[in-house]
Amino acid sequence: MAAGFLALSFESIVLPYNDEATPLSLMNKKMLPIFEFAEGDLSNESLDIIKRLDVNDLLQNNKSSEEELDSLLAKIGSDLHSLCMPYWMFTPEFNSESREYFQTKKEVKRGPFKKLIQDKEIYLLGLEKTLLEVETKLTPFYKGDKLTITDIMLASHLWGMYIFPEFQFSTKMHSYLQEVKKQTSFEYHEDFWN
Ligand SMILES: N[C@@H](CCC(=O)N[C@@H](CS)C(=O)NCC(=O)O)C(=O)O
Repeated sequence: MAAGFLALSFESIVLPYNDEATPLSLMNKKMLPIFEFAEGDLSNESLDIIKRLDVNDLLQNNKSSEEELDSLLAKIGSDLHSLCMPYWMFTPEFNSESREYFQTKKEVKRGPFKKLIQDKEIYLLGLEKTLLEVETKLTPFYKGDKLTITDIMLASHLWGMYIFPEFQFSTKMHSYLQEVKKQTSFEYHEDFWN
């Protein structure tokens, strides 16, 4: 999203979720994203990568250090991940091996996916409450009239919810996410669906 907003050209390589060897050999850690600025010059932290790419600070990168935002994102993540993980693994970037690896790994922390689906109403109530709070701050971007790093963090968290069956964002939230998509030239899973 940040690279799209900054109109930078880049190559995107999607690793299978069960590929441990590549991230371990590059960064010593099984974590993505990994951004290669130049040969041997790699970074493994989204916000550091964005700060480095955004040389003119068009995204107002200092905004991301707000404590209030971190707790908002944590609240969104805790409900949204429980709702979406059982469905994300059926997006086209997975195959049967990586799907099984994902489910086994994520169930250690969250419990059986079957139970997450059974308990969906609890997570939906939590998420909807948080979204109402977020909506009051959209003017039309998060606490401002220009897209910033905060909107990228928020929208990239929320986007996954489009996959959840029978869920609909409010009109205001949907318009907001579509505007972020437009300004960042964002396409969900485009590597697989194009
Ligand atoms: N602080 C890192 C966190 C990145 C992160 O949490 N990556 C997740 C995927 S979104 C990951 O690779 N987790 C390891 C795994 O799920 O195996 C960042 O913001 O870039």
